Amino acid sequence: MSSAIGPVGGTVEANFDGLVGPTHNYAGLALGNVASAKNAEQPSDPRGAVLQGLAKMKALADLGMAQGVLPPQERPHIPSLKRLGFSGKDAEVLRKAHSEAPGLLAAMASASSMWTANAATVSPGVDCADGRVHFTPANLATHLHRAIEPETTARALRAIFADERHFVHHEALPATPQMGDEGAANHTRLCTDYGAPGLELFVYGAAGEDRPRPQKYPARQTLAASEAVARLHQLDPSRRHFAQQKPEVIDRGVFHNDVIAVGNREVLLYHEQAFADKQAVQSWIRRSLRGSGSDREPAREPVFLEIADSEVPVEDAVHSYLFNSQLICLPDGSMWLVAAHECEERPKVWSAIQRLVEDPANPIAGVKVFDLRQSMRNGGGPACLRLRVVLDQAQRAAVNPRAWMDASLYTRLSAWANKHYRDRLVLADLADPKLLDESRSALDELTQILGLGSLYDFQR
Ligand code: SUG
Repeated sequence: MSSAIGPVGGTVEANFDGLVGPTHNYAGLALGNVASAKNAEQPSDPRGAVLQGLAKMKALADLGMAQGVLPPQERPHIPSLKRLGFSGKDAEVLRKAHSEAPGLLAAMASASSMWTANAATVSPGVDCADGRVHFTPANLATHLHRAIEPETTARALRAIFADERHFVHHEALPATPQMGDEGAANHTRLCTDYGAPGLELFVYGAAGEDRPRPQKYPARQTLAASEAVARLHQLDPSRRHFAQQKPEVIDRGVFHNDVIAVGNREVLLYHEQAFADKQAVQSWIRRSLRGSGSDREPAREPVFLEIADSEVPVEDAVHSYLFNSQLICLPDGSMWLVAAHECEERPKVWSAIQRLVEDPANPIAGVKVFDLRQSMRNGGGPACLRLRVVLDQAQRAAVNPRAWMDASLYTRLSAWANKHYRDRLVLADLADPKLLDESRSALDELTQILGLGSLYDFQR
């Protein structure tokens, strides 16, 4: 069932996908992420990975979606290795790190910035008191390999969303366990239309020592961090809500809320085990999401699509990343699920998707399936690879124009990837100085293609 109502004021929800970096590898770095642990030390295919991501971006752009690109980061990260005491020329730094602390070298060589759902939390201007789009880069404090991302992420976001009349960039929160912040992976926005004021749902894993928390794996997002982001973004207190993720499911591999729930427009698709108190989430949304029925605020009712454990057990959700599908609205207002191939391979998951698509009581019109296996093997599905940014027409026009995906950028980036990326990488290769040179050449050319100026110079 599709909606006849067009977007309010030409406002769109753009997706900015992370380009996979040249050092994409499987190092088993992410505690609590079962795919990362399972595939540790397997050979990777960085070229295949970046091309898979580009194919998804191109397909969504071809469907009329506003699709942007965020750049990868320079890895191995020599400044961080030097900060940890490995001195000398770059080749020497790599050699020493490899022989003395290969785990540290792997952490400093991860291409994890590709999962841009963790790059930042973004609030649309219409939700923020000053009418501007607010960005807070995530500190990613829980894991060393990710905690080195925010500085470059902040620079990349400022380079792409530069116009201060439209965009506000906050600093990442202090990187302490109390303030662990993983960005948009634990943030969902519901609305009657992208251009209408929305409801922002922040999901956290822990809220202090005296409150229930996972026992086995880290709770990466804290309540204190979510509250700070909501304050920074000047959100109306009646239009944001903080909900705890069920601690038990974090211990079963649900390391972010976007592994067990996804929202879009008026729809919340979630597993019955997603929230510690799902009734509280539902009643807040029911109370607060109500369009006036005007052109600016279509009168859409919230749609709760709950998947029972008996239909899709948590383990199937984690292995298929069903809830890490993107839920998108095409320009005609129809809603689609963008799922990973792994969903087709799990019969229970695929049946649940068929049921959702066939049920006329919800707005999901169909499913589009993508091969993202290289990313999936590290626990990154379709929704992990993208950062959502709601933009009205003026804000959209203010975005660095070279970051938008279209046929010509796709052709250029595919050629760029084929020229610079290896098709096989194992952990020992991370110490190869030639890999660092290749990565630097690739990124230098990329800054030209995307018009990012001297994005990487500050760290060389
Ligand atoms: O932080 N994997 C990432 C996957 C992030 C997925 N993002 C969202 N769900 N939004 C992580 O766990 C694995 C790297 C390695 O093991 O080589 C890794 O960092």
